Amino acid sequence: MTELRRTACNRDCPDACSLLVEVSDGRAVRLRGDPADPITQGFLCERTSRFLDRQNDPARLTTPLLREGGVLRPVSWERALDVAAQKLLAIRAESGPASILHYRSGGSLGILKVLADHLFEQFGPVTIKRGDICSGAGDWAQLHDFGELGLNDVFDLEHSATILIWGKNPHVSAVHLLPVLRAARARGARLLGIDPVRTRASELCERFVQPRPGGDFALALGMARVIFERDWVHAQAAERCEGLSEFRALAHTCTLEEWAREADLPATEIETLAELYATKGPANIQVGWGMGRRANGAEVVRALNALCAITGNLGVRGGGVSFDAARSRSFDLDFVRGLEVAPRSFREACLGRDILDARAPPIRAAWITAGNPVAMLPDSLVVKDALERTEFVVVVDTHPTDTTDVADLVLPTLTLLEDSDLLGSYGHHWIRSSEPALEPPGEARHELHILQAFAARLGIPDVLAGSVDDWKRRLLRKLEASGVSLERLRAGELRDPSRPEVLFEGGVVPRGRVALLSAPAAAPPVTDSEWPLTLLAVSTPKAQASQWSVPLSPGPPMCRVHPSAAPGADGEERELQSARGSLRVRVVHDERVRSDVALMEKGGQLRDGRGVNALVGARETDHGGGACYYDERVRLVGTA
Ligand SMILES: Nc1nc2c(c(=O)[nH]1)N[C@H]1C(S)=C(S)[C@@H](COP(=O)(O)OP(=O)(O)OC[C@H]3O[C@@H](n4cnc5c(=O)[nH]c(N)nc54)[C@H](O)[C@@H]3O)O[C@H]1N2
Ligand SMILES: Nc1nc2c(c(=O)[nH]1)N[C@H]1C(S)=C(S)[C@@H](COP(=O)(O)OP(=O)(O)OC[C@H]3O[C@@H](n4cnc5c(=O)[nH]c(N)nc54)[C@H](O)[C@@H]3O)O[C@H]1N2
Ligand code: SF4
Ligand SMILES: [Mo]
Repeated sequence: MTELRRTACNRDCPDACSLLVEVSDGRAVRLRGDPADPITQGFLCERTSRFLDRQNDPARLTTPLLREGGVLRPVSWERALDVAAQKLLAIRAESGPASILHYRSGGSLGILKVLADHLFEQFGPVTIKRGDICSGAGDWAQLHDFGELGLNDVFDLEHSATILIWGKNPHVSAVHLLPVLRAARARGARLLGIDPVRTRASELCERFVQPRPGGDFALALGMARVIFERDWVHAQAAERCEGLSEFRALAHTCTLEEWAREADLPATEIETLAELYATKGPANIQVGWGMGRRANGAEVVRALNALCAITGNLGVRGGGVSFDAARSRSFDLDFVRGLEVAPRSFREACLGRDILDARAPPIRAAWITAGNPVAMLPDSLVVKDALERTEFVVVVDTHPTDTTDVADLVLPTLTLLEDSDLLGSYGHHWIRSSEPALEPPGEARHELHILQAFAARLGIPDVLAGSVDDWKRRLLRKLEASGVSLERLRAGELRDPSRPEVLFEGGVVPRGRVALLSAPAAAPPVTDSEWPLTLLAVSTPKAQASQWSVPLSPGPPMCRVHPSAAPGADGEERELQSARGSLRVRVVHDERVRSDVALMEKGGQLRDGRGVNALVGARETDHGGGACYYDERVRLVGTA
């Protein structure tokens, strides 16, 4: 008999869908999006539609694995956790808690995953990461300019007359934004797209421009210049913004033609974008999270914040600059203090280098959960080397990865269909409870239960005491007064009532006045005849970061380039080289890609011959500790 179970998707995705799982004889036979969920609207993305292949993957981790004689071998949970506790207690006693690194990434966005941070804080505090390779630069920009992170309600787009889709590819990385964008368009809103790659978003857009990678700062400043010159600045801009004249002066440091040249766009195109944005409002900017992943990333996002503020589009229905909904804010996580108490932190973008360079004390142990830093952080080979040199590395995961490949102990945990947790979202204001739809295979365990058994061995059994539901209730405490309870969430998603429909109503921001930028951003790297292409390895429908739908298609990964960038190479294999390394790729000609871009899929692993991050140098963004994923210059060499 088939039974329908309901849960929530915990993947690192702005949508946080409600899933319906058809279960027959204890096995999931079909996954669907819940039609009753206002965001999910009854459909799923490609990668989660195909999740059952990954759920039933024979390679799934089902038992703890301990490295003995160089080989990972199955061991009991007792043995695994005894060894881990003995090692970590000894290392803490000998070298201090700072010699232990705890690293957690976005493998699951379940809020209970933060309990690992809590445990390591109580055991140490230990060394942790600082910055955020995903949204660090953009988050910094929002906090700096407005004093708070957030966005207008996603359905507020129904009030927009103009929507700029700026460096965002909703057909791939935010598919549940599409119905909202389509509805806006059907109602007559004008959509404009800005991306070096002519993505499918162009199908929705009245205009679509392709600036050079990182040229967005120049584009935005060119637009600002036009807005100042034509007097389209909002009447109250001077009251609401700090540094309006400095921003005006910055916009006037170059002529429109010079900004246009830097962005590699026609000046007339910039004028048109400025006119539509400033005079055909209310206008919203949908800012892609990738906009910040470059050396000038925070300043690029600041330039968009400034455009929004000076045109009076902040704090109005249909306006706003939508970057990050601050998903954790709904939950009570104040007991985790993070960098405030950590004895030391490493730059996430440069994690491998910082581990290798650590002295007094060096890093001797690492506990890695919900992350695959070897594949996903820049400079993969350095991250790999750093972890290989670390005496004892524990990785908690569901599947083998580049990072479990260098682990001394691997602990199996639950997939999104087995887990029980709470989910917020970085793209909207709904929260959900995930509930186990399936029994885990073998000995895979809920992460809380792993951590509790470990805490008992570390001599701090009380730190995480309580059932999964106890913790869910505790983390929901902030919302209790507004009627959000675990019971109600189990019945279906709820909108966090504490989030306003329109953020910064009337243009009033928590910091008082909006901080406008006054200094130029770092120029994006210049491609030249030696390094003619900029590598953009971006989200693919086939994977969630390094979690691919299986089986992988055979052969080397695809590298899409404009035909003029590699004439005659269509379908052939080449070496894609950067100053850091090289990768065998299959060249695919694609007219939609700018001629100075090499477009790849993000998430390739070294173990599959697809480790694209081995080519990406480790550098932090201008602010916020992001990673410069999209600044690497590359070239294609060799013949077939
Ligand atoms: N299918 C799928 N969806 C995902 C993910 C995934 O791995 N797979 N990952 C999730 C995660 S972790 C995140 S953070 C989000 C990421 O969400 P985004 O960062 O919005 O998504 P991407 O599709 O990686 O990149 C968006 C677009 O930015 C463009 N871009 C790159 N450089 C520039 C530039 O200089 N200027 C402009 N204007 N555009 C530029 C790229 O060409 C691409 O089309 O997506 C989430 N969604
Ligand atoms: N070149 C390039 N690199 C990028 C990006 C890019 O655009 N270009 N994007 C960056 C971005 S935006 C991000 S967010 C990062 C993502 O980087 P990561 O968060 O490291 O990426 P994932 O592949 O999602 O790795 C998460 C791991 O968690 C595991 N996992 C799944 N569920 C659970 C769970 O419940 N518990 C535990 N313990 N593990 C679980 C998965 O099997 C997977 O191995 O990558 C970054 N790297
Ligand atoms: S990955 Fe995103 S779009 Fe896909 S099912 Fe999960 S939440 Fe929905
Ligand atoms: Mo991300």
